Amino acid sequence: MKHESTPERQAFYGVLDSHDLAPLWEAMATLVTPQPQSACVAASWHYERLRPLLLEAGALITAEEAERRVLVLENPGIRGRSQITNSLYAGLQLILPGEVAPAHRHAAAALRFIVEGEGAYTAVDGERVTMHPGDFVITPSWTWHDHGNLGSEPVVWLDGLDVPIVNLFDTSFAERSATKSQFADCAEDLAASRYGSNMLPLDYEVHGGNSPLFAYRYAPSRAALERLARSGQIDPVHGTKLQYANPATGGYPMPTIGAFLQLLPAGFNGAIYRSTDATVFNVVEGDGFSMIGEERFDWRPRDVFVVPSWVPVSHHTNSESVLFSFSDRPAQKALGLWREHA
Ligand code: GTQ
Repeated sequence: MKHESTPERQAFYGVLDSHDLAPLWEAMATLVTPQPQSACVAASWHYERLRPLLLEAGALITAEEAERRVLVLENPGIRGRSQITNSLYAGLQLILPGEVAPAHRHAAAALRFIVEGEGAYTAVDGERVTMHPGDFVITPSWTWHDHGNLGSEPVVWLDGLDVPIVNLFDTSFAERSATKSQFADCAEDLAASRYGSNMLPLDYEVHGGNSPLFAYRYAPSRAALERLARSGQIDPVHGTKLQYANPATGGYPMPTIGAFLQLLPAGFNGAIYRSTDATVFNVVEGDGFSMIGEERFDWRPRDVFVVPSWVPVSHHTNSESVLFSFSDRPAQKALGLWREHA
């Protein structure tokens, strides 16, 4: 509601201002909104346009000089803040054959979703994981991590970080390691054997909210969706959709970021849905479009698109499609804020 502006009121507001005070009744309507009113907008980035720019970045700066050679996906509604949503950062990272992105750690938690190329690894707290297209890899808060490309082709992945959440709380810490790479002879993904076979080490105890599993492979997830879809498990909104889980708790992979994989049949016309967790999508397979609000976003493999909080979305396919997505859902749920409506 807009209040009447009188000379007396304006003069009073001026006095308040000089005392670092402000009248709530002038701010109330934008402060406590009846529903989410995000400054973020729906947007998409087509990979065929991104890829040449990534390779151009590859010719201009090394991974080592850049520390991380990433093109940040900036939400057009909030440019200049390195955010794809109000709570999440996203970017496309390129690592060329022979390159190393040196070891560091930070309070922000990260996920990678491999978009293109074979031969790259991430090392997380002394354990190496070779990454393949479609794999979902996590780097929990304050874990040491470095990346390298031992193959012969460029490797690109989508980074998702909770940087805006960390900075909201003013809890950012970061440091560089004295050594560029964690030991080259470190074990290759032993976590998969310890935690990824429906079993756990005898002395395993849950501590913290992070999954002990670093890499979630595409092939088994894809196969699971396929079997469920074949047996008719197709939701009118989501198609066949699963969430990545911490195998020790059933919870989300990390406390601030949840991730999902869904299979949509050819000719799917999804029902309209909205939720409070703004969501970043990466197309793995297939082609189609999503209606986000009133706007249509066509997509093909490797494209990225973002759905803001509480904006209605529906997915439509031409061919059978697979979408990866991530959001801050675990954080919203932990705070009792998450809502959805189909
Ligand atoms: O790979 O550690 O996109 O620290 C932004 C910050 C990636 C990383 C990003 C990072 C990283």
